[in-house]
Amino acid sequence: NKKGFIFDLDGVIVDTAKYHYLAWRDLANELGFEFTIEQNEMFKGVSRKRCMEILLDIGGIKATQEQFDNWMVEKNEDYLKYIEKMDESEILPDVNRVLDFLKKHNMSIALGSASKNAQPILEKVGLLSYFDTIVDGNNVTKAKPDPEVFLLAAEQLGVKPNNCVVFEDAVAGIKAANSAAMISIGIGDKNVLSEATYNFNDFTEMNVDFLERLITN
Ligand code: B16
Ligand code: MG
Repeated sequence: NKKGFIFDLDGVIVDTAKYHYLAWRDLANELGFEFTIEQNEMFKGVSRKRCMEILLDIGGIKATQEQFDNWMVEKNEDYLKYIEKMDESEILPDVNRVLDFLKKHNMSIALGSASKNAQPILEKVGLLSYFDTIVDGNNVTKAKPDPEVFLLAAEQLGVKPNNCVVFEDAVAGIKAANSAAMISIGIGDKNVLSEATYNFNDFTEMNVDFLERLITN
């Protein structure tokens, strides 16, 4: 039984949430209100469009369609400036070890991210070659918690959904993996990601025994 391993990007492979935060904060400030790091929690795993809607709600701002679209472009251009200098030093701890383990055992590996900037980020941090396929915000129409992104990744890997394992840091992502009948692994706060099949604070806690069980079961 062929197995597939699907990684979320932001919050699992790299901590781009901090750059998303800075770009949304810049926009909020320009529009005349504050945007806190706590409020940024709601933005994790959520599509750019949905983030924009939430931001305008926070600021109590009513936008025309044109303003809405322009501000989304502006946020992304600002974000791209923040991530311009990203390199392999921003890969989260032990991500390389887990990817190397899976590669060594000839496992199929996919990216399943909501981000439209996924591919350039993987290139910058030098991890692109690990991935057999990339499914991201450019390929899907329905955002997490809809399982579309992970089902498409499984299909492209040629692996049955129930033979797939998903690594996720967002509640919406865990829900998406569960409704795709995949094994979900929460990376982050166990209390927040309580619906996950397994929980780890980060990859440093994931030992070889666990990885071996994942690839054989
Ligand atoms: P972009 P993930 C998500 O990535 C982020 O967690 C979320 O904060 C962001 O709004 C979304 O990507 C869209 O990103 O603006 O770059 O298209 O966690 O699903 O990898
Ligand atoms: Mg994420």
